[in-house]
Amino acid sequence: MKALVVVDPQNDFCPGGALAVAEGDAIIPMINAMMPAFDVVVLTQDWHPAGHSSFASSHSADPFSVTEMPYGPQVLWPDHCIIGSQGAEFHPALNTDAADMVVRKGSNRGMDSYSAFFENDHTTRTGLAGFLRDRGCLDLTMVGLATDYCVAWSALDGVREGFAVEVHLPACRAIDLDGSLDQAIAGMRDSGISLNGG
Ligand code: VGL
Ligand code: ZN
Repeated sequence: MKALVVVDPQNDFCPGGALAVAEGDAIIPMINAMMPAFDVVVLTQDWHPAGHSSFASSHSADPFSVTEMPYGPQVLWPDHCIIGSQGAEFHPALNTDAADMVVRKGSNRGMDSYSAFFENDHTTRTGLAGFLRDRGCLDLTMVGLATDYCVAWSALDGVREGFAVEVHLPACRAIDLDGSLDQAIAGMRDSGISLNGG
């Protein structure tokens, strides 16, 4: 059985959003078209309380600067994907009816959660691995936003959890901060993730 994991296809990561990724909206029709080929479709949703520790505004710091957190370095982002806001909603063109499961992540105020499987301490689970195993899905295809943060962290945790992971690059877009995209691509390749259509 195979699952499509659609990472953070939300308004705030699309043009006009608080943490806009260039052409973030261009992937939505491609993702809708991919959905019918999968047994299970999972959507993830970045879902932060106001004042979240990943926000630069919570540290009086500049957006895109880096701080040290107990679990490692943390990029400080503009306020984004605030629980209940329009920016946190899925892109309106996304076929959300096709979703079997929605994983919300990042709602722990003190810790970011890029990965669909774990918070950034790599310890606190979201429940996604158990869900996929219960459904007999061991083959995962990942798409979404952003290639170099939430997609890459999800893909890397997926292989660590024993899934076969493919990232379909045409249906991903990157933030690309200080070489983060090249680094993420190299890391995924080294971990045995298959990178398609890049
Ligand atoms: C993401 C930065 C902050 C992502 C989420 O979805 O890649 N990036 N929160
Ligand atoms: Zn976030």
